[in-house]
Amino acid sequence: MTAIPKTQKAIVFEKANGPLLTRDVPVPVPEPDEVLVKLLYSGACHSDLHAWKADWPFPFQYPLIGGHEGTGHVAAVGSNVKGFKIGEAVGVKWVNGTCLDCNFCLQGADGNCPGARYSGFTHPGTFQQYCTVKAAHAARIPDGIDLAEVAPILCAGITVYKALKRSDAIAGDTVVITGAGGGLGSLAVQYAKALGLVVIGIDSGDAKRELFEKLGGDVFVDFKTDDIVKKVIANTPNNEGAPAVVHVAVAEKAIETSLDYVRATGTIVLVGLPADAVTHSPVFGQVLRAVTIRGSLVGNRLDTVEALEFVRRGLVRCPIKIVPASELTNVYTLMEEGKIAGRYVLDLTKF
Ligand code: 8ID
Ligand code: ZN
Repeated sequence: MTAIPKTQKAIVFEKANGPLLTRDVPVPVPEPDEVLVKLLYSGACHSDLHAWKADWPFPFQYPLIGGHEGTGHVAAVGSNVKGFKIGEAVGVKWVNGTCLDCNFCLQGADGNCPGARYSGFTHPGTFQQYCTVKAAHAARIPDGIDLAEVAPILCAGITVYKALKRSDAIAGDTVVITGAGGGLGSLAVQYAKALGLVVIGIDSGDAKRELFEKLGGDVFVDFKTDDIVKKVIANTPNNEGAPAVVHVAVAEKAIETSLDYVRATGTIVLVGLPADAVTHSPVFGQVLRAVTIRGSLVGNRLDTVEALEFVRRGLVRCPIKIVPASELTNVYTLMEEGKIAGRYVLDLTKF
C-alpha cells in the first residue's frame, strides 16, 4: 500500500444543480472509530441525481461530494478500530455511520437512526479517491469479487434484496418489478430469481427488455406500449393479480397503476423516490382487498452481508459499464433520460 497523500481528487458541487467540479480536497483523517478507504470505484445511483438536483425534502449539506456505492481498500484505521487490515477490500454504503445504541439501531433499522450519517448526502461520499466510514458500517467484500462489479450492490443490491424480503413473497410467488431495466431493477430481477420468484418486469425499450431477458426475467411489460394492467394480470396464476410489487421506477404513475394489478392480500413495496410523488390509494379498495403498501429504505448491516453472499455465490452479477469519474455529468443526463440499462460505475482513478 502506497503512502496516503495529503490531497486527492473529488467531484464537488456547491449548490443544487451547480456544476460538478473536479477539485483537489484534503484526504480525511479517520476518527478513532472510522476506517479510511482508498476508493477505486463508485456506482452512480439515481439517488445521487436526486441529491444533485435537491428534488427531495432532505437536509443536504453543501458543498457536497456525492456517491454512496463505493469500493476500494482500507488505507488506514482509527485508533479504536479492530478487525480491519490495511489493504483489505471494503465497501462504502449509503448509511455511513449510526449511533449503534438507539432503538432503531437495535431493531436493525439502520437508515432510521436519528444519529445516522449518509454517504454523499450528509457525509462526503464516494465520488472522491478517499473517504471515511464508521468501521461498524464498512462492508467486508468477500475475496475474489471484482470491485467494479460489486460496487452497485452497496446501495442498489442491498436495497432491492431488503425490499424483496419486505414484500413477503415466497418461492413460487410472482413479483412485479417496475423500473426493471435500471440500476436497482436489474439487480432486483436477479435477487428475485435467486429467491425462487416468477418475475414480471416493467420498463421500456429494447435495451431494457433484452437485459431483463438476459438476467432471467420471465415476462417483460413495456410501460410505453403495452396495456400494463391487462398484461400483468394475464401472467399471474388464475388471473388473480400479483401478490408482490416492488417499485423502483422513478414514476408516481407506476405506483398508482399497480393498485389495479396487485392481488387481493398482496403487498406493494415503495422504493423509488420520484420527486413530490404521492400515493393515491382509495381506502375502500385497499381495505376490502386487504392490500399492504409499505416503504422500504436501503438495508441494514446483516442485509448487506446477505446481499453480498448472493454475489459471492455467483447468483447475482451487476450489469455495469465503467466510465471515467469525469463523465459524471453525462451519466446524470443519460439517467434523467431513462437511457441507462443496468448501472454506470465511475473509475475513480480517471478524473
Ligand atoms: O432505499 C431506498 N428506498 C432507495 C435506495 C436506492 C435508490 C431508493 N432509491 C431510489 C432512487 O432514488 C430512485 O428514485 O430508487 C429509484 C431508482 O433508482 P435507480 O435504479 O438508480 O434508477 P435508474 O437506474 O434510473 O432506473 C429507473 C428505471 O425506472 C424506469 C426507467 O426506464 C429506469 O430504467 N421507469 C421510469 I423513470 N418510469 C417508469 C414507469 N412508469 C419506469 N419503469 C416502469 N414504469
Ligand atoms: Zn443509491
